[in-house]
Amino acid sequence: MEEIFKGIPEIKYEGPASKNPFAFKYYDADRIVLGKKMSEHLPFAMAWWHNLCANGVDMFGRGTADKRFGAAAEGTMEHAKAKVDAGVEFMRKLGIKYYCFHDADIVPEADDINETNRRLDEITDYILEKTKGTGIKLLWGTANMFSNPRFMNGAGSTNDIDVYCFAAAQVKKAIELTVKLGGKGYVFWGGREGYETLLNTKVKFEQENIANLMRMARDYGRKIGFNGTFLIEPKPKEPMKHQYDYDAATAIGFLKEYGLDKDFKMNIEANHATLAGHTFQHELRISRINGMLGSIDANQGDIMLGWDTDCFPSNVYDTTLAMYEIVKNGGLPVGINFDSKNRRPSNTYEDMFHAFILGMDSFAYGLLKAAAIIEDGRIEKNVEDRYSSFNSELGQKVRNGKATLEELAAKASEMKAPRVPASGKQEYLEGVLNNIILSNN
Ligand code: XUL
Ligand code: CO
Repeated sequence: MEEIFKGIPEIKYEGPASKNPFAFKYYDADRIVLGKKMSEHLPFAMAWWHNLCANGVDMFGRGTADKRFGAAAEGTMEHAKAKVDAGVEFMRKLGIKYYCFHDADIVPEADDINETNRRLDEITDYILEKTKGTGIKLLWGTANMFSNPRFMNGAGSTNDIDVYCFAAAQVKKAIELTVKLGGKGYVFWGGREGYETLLNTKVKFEQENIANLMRMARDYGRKIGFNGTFLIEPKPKEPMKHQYDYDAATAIGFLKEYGLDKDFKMNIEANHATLAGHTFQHELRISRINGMLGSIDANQGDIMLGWDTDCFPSNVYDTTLAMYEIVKNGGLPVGINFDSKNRRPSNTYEDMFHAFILGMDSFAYGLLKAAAIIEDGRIEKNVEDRYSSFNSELGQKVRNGKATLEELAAKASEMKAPRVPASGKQEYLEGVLNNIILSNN
């Protein structure tokens, strides 16, 4: 098998002092952190669509990167196989054990869905053959129900029953492929599940149809032996003006409303969180405290731009606070997918590797610092102290839901006026966080 990424070595850990552009500075797969290997804390995945398909095309211009990987032309089965070859070599060189894909990323779609499905069978056989003995597996699968024009009015939320059948058929096939490739999760990102205008939209009707599609997916998945986690990936807008899975709180409410909360969890994407006006940590926290933190799409937005830029994560404050939530969650049942892409002018094979080295090092650094926050204890102790007044007998009664308004009002009347509340100490805590993040590992 001919090497595709010629001249690029296997990426190894060399430590923070290394100046080697093809070495990890922080990601040290076997290093033990909080009793587990870094590689177990950080089940990294490569997103097929950004890494092997996206060539830098945007609404102002053509692609800038050549992603044919030696195939004569894009959009052929020869190209689909070249992408598998490239993907496996890429993951092997970086020590990445997982990948994620949409059905449409791995084969060119045919005019007839039966032919598309045949191609999907052929390529997944090829993926199995190429990953054999490498330990590389599918993290999660999904169906692309937003690119094809038939989904312009939505998939589960479409107004057209014929389109709804195609959505169901794609979900069915994508779950079968997820099982075939040993995937741990199956994702629903509501690509066009939303509306452009309420003037033509039945919101409840559309939400019920989405829930029914998810229920059918759950039932079929469980029937064919999918024991993994179904995931909703919240996003507030883009491509639709308003998307139904606005944020974690909205998506969790939806799952509870339709009785899907036992089988589904959240796949939280950093850039989607910021689009919703939240921090990444907020979305992770809301998911975690509801027992619904399943997986993450690792990336970051650009603060100067208001859209889903899918930049590779470089902000170690954000990765630290994200890893804090993940560690507190006892890890992720699914994993960490780099739903991130190179900037358009970063158009070489070297850039693809630099992007992943950046992302993996940023999360490794975040993990080390999350562990340091926990071991240091100042921040967590402050949180405990802040609520310590609830340790009183009356406080415990409130916590247990046993108190009444009458007795609390009687207590207030006895006190006459409350004491001055204690400081929230935000600036002190931000200083502690800086101190931890900026200290040596
Ligand atoms: C789009 C997005 C998707 C999902 C999978 O913003 O994040 O790529 O991750 O459909
Ligand atoms: Co995503």
